[in-house]
Amino acid sequence: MARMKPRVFSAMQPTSDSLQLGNYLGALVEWVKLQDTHDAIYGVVDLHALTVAPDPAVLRERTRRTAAQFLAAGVDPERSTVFVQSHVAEHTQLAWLLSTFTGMGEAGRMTQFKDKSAKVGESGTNVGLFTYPVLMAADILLYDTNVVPVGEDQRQHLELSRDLAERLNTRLGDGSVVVPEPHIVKETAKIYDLQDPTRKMSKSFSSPKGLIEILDDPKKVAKNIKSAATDSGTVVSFDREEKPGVSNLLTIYSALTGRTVEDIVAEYEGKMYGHLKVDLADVVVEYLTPVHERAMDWIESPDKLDGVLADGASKARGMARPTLERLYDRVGLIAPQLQG
Ligand code: ATP
Ligand code: LTN
Repeated sequence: MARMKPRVFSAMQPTSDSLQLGNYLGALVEWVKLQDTHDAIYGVVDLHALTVAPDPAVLRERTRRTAAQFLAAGVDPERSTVFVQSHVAEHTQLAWLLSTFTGMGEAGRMTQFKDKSAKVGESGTNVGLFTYPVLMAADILLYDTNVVPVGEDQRQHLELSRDLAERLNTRLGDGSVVVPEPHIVKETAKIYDLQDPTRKMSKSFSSPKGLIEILDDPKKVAKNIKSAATDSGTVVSFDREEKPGVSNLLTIYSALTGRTVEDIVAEYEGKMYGHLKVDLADVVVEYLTPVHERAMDWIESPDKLDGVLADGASKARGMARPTLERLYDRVGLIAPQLQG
């Protein structure tokens, strides 16, 4: 298992035509940076997206669009492995093994499962939604991952991955799997919905006006920012409790310009919220336009994109197989006799 660089793994679900700014700032920006120092693997987790019963043609399209946006954001397929989860069968194979190490109570405590199942009601909930975090743990442990860059909402799922890793090492022996560390950047770990700044921005659950979508028409992006819900009062200042709307806008502004929140607040002293929104709309549009263009280039070259994903799948399989075989052996499965 000797490697020159530590390994980073992360993934996103193809649950929308476009990623939203929270995906970008909470995760993708870090994915791109970590490529310099880590051996990076990034996945489009289409099997996870099956838990919400997508239309087949739509799922296929969104899987490619999601990968295209990784590449447009700066994930470099020459340096990183970019692949689609269902192309590497070892993910589901390891997920089964891990499910036999996961307590019912443990899985039932996952807040995302509770939230999502509450939304659809018990009759609409499927077992896949319940075992979702086990498949996620398989994604991570399969690659002996050291670091997992994600947003705040994934912290609990990552805790489960760590607990499972420790359990495997206790029951099956040291060195069974690597215990992964979360990589969650405090400032951008949770970008909030523009209309309801007490909830996270989400590609599946935010209203169209609450979202900033990478692939949306820039005019709409600007309009959404200009009509973002702000708070009572007029003074531009950062206060998550009292002024969640303005604080969210300041967070986005700071992340996209590299300026500190204090510096931005000082600039808007004596000005109205409206000034901040107009300027932020320009900042966001200017930032997203080249990303949008590069993503469209990839989306319009599906053969080239599929080529990148095929290479990624073959590299990923090469890394996944030895881990699965090691664990199959340790739990007591006999190795198959290879034919011919
Ligand atoms: P869905 O609504 O379909 O669950 P999502 O928009 O929450 O989608 P995911 O595919 O679940 O996005 O998440 C991809 C990555 O983006 C994860 O690392 C997640 O933590 C991060 N992320 C998602 N939303 C935000 C947000 N609002 N702020 C910061 N990070 C986020
Ligand atoms: N559950 C994650 C997506 C995901 C993931 C992973 C993230 C699936 N497998 C492995 C990091 C590592 C989400 O963002 N909803």
